[in-house]
Amino acid sequence: MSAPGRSVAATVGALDVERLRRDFPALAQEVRGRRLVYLDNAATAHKPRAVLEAVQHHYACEYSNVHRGVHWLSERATEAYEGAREKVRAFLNAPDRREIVFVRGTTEAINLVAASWGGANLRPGDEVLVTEMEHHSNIVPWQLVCERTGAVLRVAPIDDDGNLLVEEFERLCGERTRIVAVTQLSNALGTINPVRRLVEIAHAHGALALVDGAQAAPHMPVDVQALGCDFYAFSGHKLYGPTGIGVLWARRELLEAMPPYQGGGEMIRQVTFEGSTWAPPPAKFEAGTPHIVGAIGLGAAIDYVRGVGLEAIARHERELLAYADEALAEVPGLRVIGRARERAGLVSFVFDDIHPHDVGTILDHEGVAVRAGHHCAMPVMQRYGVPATARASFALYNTREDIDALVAALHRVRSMFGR
Ligand code: C6P
Repeated sequence: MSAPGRSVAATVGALDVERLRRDFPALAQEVRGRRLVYLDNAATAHKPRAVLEAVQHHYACEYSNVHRGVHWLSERATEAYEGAREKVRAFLNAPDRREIVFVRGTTEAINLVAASWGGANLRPGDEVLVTEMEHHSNIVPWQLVCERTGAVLRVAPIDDDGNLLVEEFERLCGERTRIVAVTQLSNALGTINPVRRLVEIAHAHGALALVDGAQAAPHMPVDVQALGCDFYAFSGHKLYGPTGIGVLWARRELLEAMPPYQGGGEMIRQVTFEGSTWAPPPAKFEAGTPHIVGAIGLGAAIDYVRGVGLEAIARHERELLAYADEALAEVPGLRVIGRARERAGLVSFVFDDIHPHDVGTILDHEGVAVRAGHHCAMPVMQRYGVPATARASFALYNTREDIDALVAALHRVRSMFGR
C-alpha cells in the first residue's frame, strides 16, 4: 500500500516499473510467506531475463574458448566476447575498445591499478589520496602498494552529513600526490562526489585520478571522457549482470606503459625461457581464459539498462529516495547516516538502542531484504561512531510499495524494542 498523504508526487518517475519488474524472475518469489521486498541492490542486483537468456544461449549455442580457436564456435565466442567489450566502451563513452579490460569486478580493477601502475610508479614519500568514505576495495590495495613502495596514504575527510570536504581534499592534494582514488557514489552513505572537480584538482597537481564506479554505474549515466579521469572501475553484478565480471577502463597510453598484473596465456607476444614480451592492451591484462559468458552477460545487462535509460533510472531512484527520506523520518528513534547534498541509490540508518543486525533479521522475517553491517567501509562507521548501519538500497525495479513495506517493518522493530 502506498501512502497517499505524503507530499511526494504520486507517480514515480517515467518508468513503467510494474512492467519492468516482470523482467526479473527473482522478484516474483515469496520469502517467508511474504512478497519479496528486495532492498539490497548495492550489494548485488537481480538479473533480468535478457541477461539470463544471453548467458543460457551462449553456453548452449556459441560456447567455446576465445581468441584461441580457428573453428566456427571459437569465432562465434570471440565475436560475442569482443562485442561485449564494445558495449562496455559505448556505455562508458570511452574513446577506444582496447581501453576496456575485463576483470572480476571493481575490487580486481583497483588491485590491478594499485599493483601494476602503483608498483611501477610510486616511490618512497609519494602520496596516494583517497577519501574517508571509500570502500575497503579502494583503501586496502593502496595500503598494500604503499607498504611495498614506501608511498604514503592520505585521507580527505568528510563532514557530519557525509559531504566530502573538497577544500580539504584540495589542500591534501599536493606536489607529492601521484594518484587520487575516489568513489563516485558512496556505498555506505549514498553521497555522490563531485568527481569531475576532484579529477581537475588531481590533474592540476600532476596526479592521476581513479574513479570507483561500483555504485555509480547502475544509477547514473557515466561518461569517462566528461569526467576526465584516468581509470574507472565497476562491477557487472551490481548492474544487473553476472557476478565475477567487471571492468577496468584506463587511458590507452597508461595501459600501454603499465606492466602486466598477472602472467599466463593470451597476455604474451613471445615467450622463451630467457624472457617474455607482452601483447598490447587489453590482452596484456587478461591472462588466462577469461569469464567469457560473464562478459557476454554484462553486455546484455548494458543493453537492458540502456534500453530502460539511465536518466530515467536515476530520476526514478531519486524520487524513491525522497519518498524514503520522508517516510523514514516518521519512524521514532531512527537516525539516517548520510545526508549529503547530493545523494543517490540508498539510505543508511541506525536506531541508537537496537543493533543493525537485529534490525536486519527482523526485517528479513517480514520479507524485506536490507544489508546490515559495516558495508566494507569500516572507516565510515568509525567516523560516525557506530558499529554498523542498516542499509536499504534501490534499483530500477523498486517501488513505493517496497518502501512502505520497509517502513511498516521498521515501525514493528521499534515497537518490539519499546519506544
Ligand atoms: N559493495 C556493498 O554491499 P566488488 O565486490 O568487487 O563487486 O565491489 C567492491 C566495491 C567497491 N566499491 C564500492 C563503492 C562498493 O560499494 C563495492 C561493493 C558492496 O556495498 C559489497 S561490500
